[in-house]
Amino acid sequence: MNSGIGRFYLIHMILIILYIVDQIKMELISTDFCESEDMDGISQWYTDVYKFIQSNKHLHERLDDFDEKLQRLDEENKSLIRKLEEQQERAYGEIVIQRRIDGSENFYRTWQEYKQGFGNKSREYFIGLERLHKLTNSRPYELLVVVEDFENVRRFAKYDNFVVASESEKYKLQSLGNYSGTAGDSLLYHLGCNFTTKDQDNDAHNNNCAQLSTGAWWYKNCHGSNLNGSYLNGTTTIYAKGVIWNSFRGHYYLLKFAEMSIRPK
Ligand SMILES: [Ca+2]
Repeated sequence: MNSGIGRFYLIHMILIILYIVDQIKMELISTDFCESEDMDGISQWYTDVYKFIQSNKHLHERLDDFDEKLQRLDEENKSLIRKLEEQQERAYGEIVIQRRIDGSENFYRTWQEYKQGFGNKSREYFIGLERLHKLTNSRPYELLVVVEDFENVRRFAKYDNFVVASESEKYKLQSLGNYSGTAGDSLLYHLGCNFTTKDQDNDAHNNNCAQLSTGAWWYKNCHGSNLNGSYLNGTTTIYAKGVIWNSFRGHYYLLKFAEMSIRPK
């Protein structure tokens, strides 16, 4: 695409230079040079330049077409890469859908941002609700939640049939399946709940739970877990804000690490 634009501007520059030279020539022709012996040569030169400009008239249109084709190709490539990534993920198994490690990423975000996903895949990350919906509806997946406190105690919770509904159903937590693990079950409370963000209140509380809990989750009234909450440091006196898995460390402890991943069954 850049080379197309480069060529486009290059042709423009050539035409502008030729135009300026042409104007100078015309000026000369209209004065002393009109009577010089070089008149025929200048006239021929002018004719050549004119022909050149005429013959390249359609070059701009062709370059525009070329540019559009390159853009289309670029979009098709991106789409193809995404499909390949999805196929690889399905083939190789585990897909990380959410991770908190150090608070470097802002998780207090809008519906649109949660729909599309954000962050760095190898660090703090959220995959995006639309993709999560498509993945979990393409085949059966189990969900693994790993949580860790600031004393380096690590626990897990596993659910054997994780499904997220479509946007028209507010990305509802449609299914969890059976729980197993060591962290306790802090998601069952959210089963059947819609997803809520700070700008889209789909929860059962009088107010917006995402705003109350500074996060975004399948809130009910409001939560037993809040893994997208503010990243703070351990024990707090503020109720239910921050990265929380209630059955592990309660509503007054903000976790050091949380990761959600899914795996085909
Ligand atoms: Ca509400």
